[in-house]
Amino acid sequence: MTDVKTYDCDYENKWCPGCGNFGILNAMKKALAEQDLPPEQLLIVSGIGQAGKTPHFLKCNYFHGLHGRALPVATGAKLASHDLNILVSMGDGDCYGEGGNHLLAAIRRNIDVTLLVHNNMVYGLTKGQASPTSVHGFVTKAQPHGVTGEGLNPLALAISQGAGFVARGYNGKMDHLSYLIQEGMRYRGFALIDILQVCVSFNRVNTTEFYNKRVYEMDASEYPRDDWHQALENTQIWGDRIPIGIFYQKETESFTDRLPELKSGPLLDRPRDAGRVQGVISGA
Ligand SMILES: Cc1ncc(C[n+]2csc(CCOP(=O)(O)OP(=O)(O)O)c2C)c(N)n1
Ligand code: SF4
Repeated sequence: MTDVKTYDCDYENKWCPGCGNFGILNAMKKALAEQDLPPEQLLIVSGIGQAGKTPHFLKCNYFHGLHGRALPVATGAKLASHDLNILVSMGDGDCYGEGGNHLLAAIRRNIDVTLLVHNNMVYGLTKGQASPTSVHGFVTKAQPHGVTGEGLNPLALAISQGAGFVARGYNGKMDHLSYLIQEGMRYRGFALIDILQVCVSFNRVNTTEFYNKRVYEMDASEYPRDDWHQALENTQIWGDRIPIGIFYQKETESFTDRLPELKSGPLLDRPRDAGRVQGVISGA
């Protein structure tokens, strides 16, 4: 196994002490080390927010793009270099709010990337407004009477729309999260891992104590992964008990596997004729 220190990076980190993102970052490093994946063979694409900063703190290739737009960038990178390992790090606001339509497109296309959503159920970077996953009644400075709508269920959304790998992790279960990340990366197709992430500064409801009391690991014999209806039903379990693990997994053909144009190798390795590109641009 590669030394986890291989992925260390000395960029200054200003996440709040106790932020759940630290657990996610450590789980990512562990997952990469256990797969012996050299930093140069990894691309992390992120959007804007505290979660979006994750690749700054990990040695890898990274692209830190616009709010909500990480998935289109990851799609482009996958098409250009389809043997590249791609992780996408986004917050719940970034992914399910601003980037919601891109999530639907990535599921439909079945782009072979692993999406990690750091779901703290709040907008962290902009200091605590409600996000799409904030629960009904959640009080913030911007929503002093509580959120009127219902929180989005990302797992149910992804399964209902045909995603082939859908899982939930928790920042407080680092080894389990590392296992989920590795399974997601091994999966050929779009993998969503929604991660329960504690925000010590702006979410005083879904705290470490809250999760530690409720979170349990699903046993595959009790929660079969290949039963679509059962998996969808399992996404409704939320309350005194909160399950984590792989909710649904099926074999699929990824977008890049389906394209005959990519059979002869990554686009990046093909000869490029700048003149032809110029011709397309100028309409000649
Ligand atoms: C187009 C656009 N709209 C709004 C913002 C302001 N903004 C920056 S981060 C953010 C929310 C981040 O919340 P989330 O994605 O949940 O990530 P977290 O900071 O909690 O990790 C917003 C609204 C922006 N940068 N760009
Ligand atoms: S505001 Fe919340 S999400 Fe952002 S660094 Fe602090 S604890 Fe983490």
